[in-house]
Amino acid sequence: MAHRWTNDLTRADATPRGLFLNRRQIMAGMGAGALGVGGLAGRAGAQEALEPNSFEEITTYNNFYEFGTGKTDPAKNAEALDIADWTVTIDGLVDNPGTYPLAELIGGLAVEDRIYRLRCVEAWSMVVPWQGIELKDILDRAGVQSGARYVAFETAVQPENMPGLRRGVLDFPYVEGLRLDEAMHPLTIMATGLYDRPMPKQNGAPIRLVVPWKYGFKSIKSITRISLVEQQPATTWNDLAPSEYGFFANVNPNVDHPRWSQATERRIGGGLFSSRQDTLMYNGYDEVAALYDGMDLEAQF
Ligand SMILES: Nc1nc2c(c(=O)[nH]1)N[C@H]1C(S)=C(S)[C@@H](COP(=O)(O)O)O[C@H]1N2
Ligand SMILES: [Mo]
Repeated sequence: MAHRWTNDLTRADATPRGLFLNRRQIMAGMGAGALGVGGLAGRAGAQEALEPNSFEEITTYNNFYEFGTGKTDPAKNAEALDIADWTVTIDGLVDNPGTYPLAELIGGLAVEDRIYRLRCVEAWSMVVPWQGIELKDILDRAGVQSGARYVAFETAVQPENMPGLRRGVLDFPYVEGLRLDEAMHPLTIMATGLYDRPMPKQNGAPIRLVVPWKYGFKSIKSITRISLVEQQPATTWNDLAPSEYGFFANVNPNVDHPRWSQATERRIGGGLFSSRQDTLMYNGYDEVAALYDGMDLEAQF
């Protein structure tokens, strides 16, 4: 099949307007918090207008270690990422395992605007206007079987195109994971674009995870595999330094990184005189708190 890159689809193509609005109303009725202009902003939207960072800021200050460890390396090097004929393999405990062209994976599913805060574990943050599909919609289509308890994700490996692979800073492929209830939460999206443009390569083209209440390293880029599994999967940063980076990695101003405070953050693009701002529990997305009822957040950070 000669498939075009699915990001060519506009939201109007992907979702009849009536259905689109209806979905929004359903989400508003869920008590998910403030529905800001352009999307679901969560509780944070009630505390400050979520003013997105500029396209320039979002695409020139990145973490994507496959393309280098410097913040400007991905913008310089990620153009080499080959996103033609992208496929995503879905395997493990699903009714419909397979290797799907991207267009097949997400075709027909509702593409939504979500203006989300992004809080890196390194204590900087930005606000990004994403376009994406709820991960739940993709998993429902795959048919999650009853034994599945976690979702594991894997980034593409393109040795020729990824200079960061040769440095061996991390173990590649970059891998991440979520508990199934986190994966099914309506805030969790698979983003395919930002600022109404196809996902820039440095931000994880053609499709990447965005989990706004967790530290940025959970939001794995350029995904080629999604596995439904029974056991908690290995995750890259947790494997590297388990005392510094937890599996859950929920944004929490009360649990410091061993080497720095997580109480405040530096907003990228805030200007020379902008002061640090307070970091919010769950990055302001309080509606996820129920997922962690009864958990010791100091122990399971
Ligand atoms: N494959 C892969 N995904 C990744 C990373 C990475 O190095 N490799 N970095 C993570 C980190 S630490 C952050 S903060 C976010 C940054 O996303 P952005 O560059 O789009 O802002 O991507 C995450 N996803
Ligand atoms: Mo990060």
